[in-house]
Amino acid sequence: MSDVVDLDKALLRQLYCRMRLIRRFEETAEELYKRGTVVGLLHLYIGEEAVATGVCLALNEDDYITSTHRGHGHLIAKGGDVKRLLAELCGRVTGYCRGKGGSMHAADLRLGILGANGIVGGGFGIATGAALSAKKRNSGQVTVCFFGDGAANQGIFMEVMNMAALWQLPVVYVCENNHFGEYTRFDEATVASQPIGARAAAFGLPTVQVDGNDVIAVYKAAKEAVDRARAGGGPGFIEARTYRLRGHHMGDVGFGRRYRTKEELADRWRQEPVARFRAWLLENQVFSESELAEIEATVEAEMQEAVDYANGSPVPDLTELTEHVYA
Ligand SMILES: Cc1ncc(C[n+]2csc(CCOP(=O)(O)OP(=O)(O)O)c2C)c(N)n1
Repeated sequence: MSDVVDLDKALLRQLYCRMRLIRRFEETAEELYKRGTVVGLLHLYIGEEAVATGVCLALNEDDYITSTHRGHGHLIAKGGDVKRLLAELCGRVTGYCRGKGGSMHAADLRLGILGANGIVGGGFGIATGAALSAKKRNSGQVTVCFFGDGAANQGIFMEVMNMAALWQLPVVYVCENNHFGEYTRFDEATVASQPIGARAAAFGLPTVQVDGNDVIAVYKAAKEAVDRARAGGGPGFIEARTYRLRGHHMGDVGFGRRYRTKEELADRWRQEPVARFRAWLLENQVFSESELAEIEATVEAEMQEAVDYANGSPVPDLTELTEHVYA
């Protein structure tokens, strides 16, 4: 990480706070899943917190994001409500989708969060359409499209980059390269001799590859791309190189011991983004140990409030079984 502190202290505090909240949310969801309180599929974002956080804090409140099946971090980083998200995971009526959508369908339109998505690559069209709408309305809003390295191999990725480049849309495509697509390693599914950004560069998009476990590097790369898009400079592409520290989902027992070694996982834990940023904040004397402890206590209190809220909320009444659902 950079040894220069050139960001505002309030922003650095917010970056740490959001990353820590995402980590604690995911750990809590994992725990509640094991107890049977969280229902449905659960894809954890542990290890990737710096990407959502760095990118979303470079956005305005009315900017848009599209998310993925691994989407809790995106929603929380954009300012979404952890109480309603946890309640949704627990199938409670106070959740984002009245407890009927689960982990992969939360959206918060007031905050420009256009929704998680169980369809890999499902955000590409939505994000590009939102950017087209913003451009037509001259609203000054920028859209960020989060997607995985696996999703980069979906054909629609090429279609939207062509459109975005042709119409100079205010959209930033953020590829979260966490090195796996389900149980397959990145280089077994994707030509790894070329950066994924080479595909975007072929359409003329400015591209950048960034250490996705370095929240400051992510923030700066995102800020540059977002500012350029907002100023009329067209779409951008960021590949954030990170690592998925948990299994593909909760059913992937042993955190992927069939497709990676214990040593690889241990080595990646040593580079994990939350502890790394914490150490950086201390080393650079941005915050003292007691100031960090105070931030962490605030996060714990917010998580506890979310757990109480979810536990204290009822499941939807049987009479609304067929309401608010499309199929
Ligand atoms: C269109 C489609 N194809 C396949 C799947 C099954 N599937 C779910 S997650 C996943 C892997 C996605 O990998 P990546 O985009 O890298 O995201 P990550 O899980 O690593 O965050 C696949 C193939 C799906 N949900 N949708």
